[in-house]
Amino acid sequence: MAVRVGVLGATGAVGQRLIQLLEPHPEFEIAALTASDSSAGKTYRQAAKWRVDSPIPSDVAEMTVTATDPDEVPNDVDLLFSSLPSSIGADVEPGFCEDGYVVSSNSSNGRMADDIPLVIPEVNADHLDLLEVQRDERGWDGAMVKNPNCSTITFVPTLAALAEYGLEKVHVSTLQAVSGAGYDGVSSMEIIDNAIPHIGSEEDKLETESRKLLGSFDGAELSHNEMNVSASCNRIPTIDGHLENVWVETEDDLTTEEAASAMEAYPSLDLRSSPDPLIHVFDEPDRPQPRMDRTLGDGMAIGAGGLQETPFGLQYNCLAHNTIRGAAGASVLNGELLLENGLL
Ligand code: 11C
Repeated sequence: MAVRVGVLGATGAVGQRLIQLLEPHPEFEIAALTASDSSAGKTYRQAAKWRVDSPIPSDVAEMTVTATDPDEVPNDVDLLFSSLPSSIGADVEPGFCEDGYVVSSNSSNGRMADDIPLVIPEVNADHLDLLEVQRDERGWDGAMVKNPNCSTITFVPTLAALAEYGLEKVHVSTLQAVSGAGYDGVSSMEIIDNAIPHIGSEEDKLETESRKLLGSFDGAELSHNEMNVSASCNRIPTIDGHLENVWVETEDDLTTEEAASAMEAYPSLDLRSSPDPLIHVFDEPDRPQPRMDRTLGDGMAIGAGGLQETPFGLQYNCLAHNTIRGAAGASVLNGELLLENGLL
């Protein structure tokens, strides 16, 4: 029988992607949708300005949206996917966990907390064991797992593939699509003919989240990876797909051939939303490109290319679909991992 799930923040950009990915899903059945108080009581069709690239699923269109409040969500819902803005998530997500719900959250609040697993299943599924620490420390009946920022998800799997060479220094420069800024970003035509070299706290997120993801958990404590990471983040006028330029200095020598083989061989998982292969390596010098490659693996795979050896280490580009692999799909995948691990 499918697990009953809810979507917190169901009308936003990532909320809509979540509904697209969950309807249908063989393991999850949508049973609750929440949004702001102004949407409460409306049908989903009335409340959402639907903008993703497939029609509103008919089962969802006539569901009634409720306020984002634990008292409004049925008790037999076991898993909540949260795409709430981070300030709202910080306020309300802990209340859901206290009330016994398991939350798979894309919201950036709490990602760096010591007892909250920040997980990309193919990279650090073992960090889910932190949930025992979380239960002891917070006394929640439910639980919270987070996925990282979309730009972090794009480059960290490629680093994980190279980790056996000893990661020392990483420089990453991003070219991020406007959908990362939510619907205001998509509808803002101000960015056409422009590139904006600063995106809020994005650089800090890439630097800190990557070290947490590639850190190790000894059963009691998580040690963050000690590699040095420097990020610069830029917004460009593409709709979907974050492209990133990466330079990696490793302890051991690393040729482009070895790097390409390690990325191609990097294992996927036997979860429904985990693509196989996880990383596609391109030989063409002008790939990956957002418009051509963001839908690799139904939007869940990562493209890499342009590998070359430089005085600053191995250089390459990588790309992922920011609202699928980088956000909604990442949360769904974490939900599948929780289910696989008997945590629902
Ligand atoms: C952007 N990556 O492109 C951001 C959006 O930490 O989940 C996602 C923010 C986050 O603007």
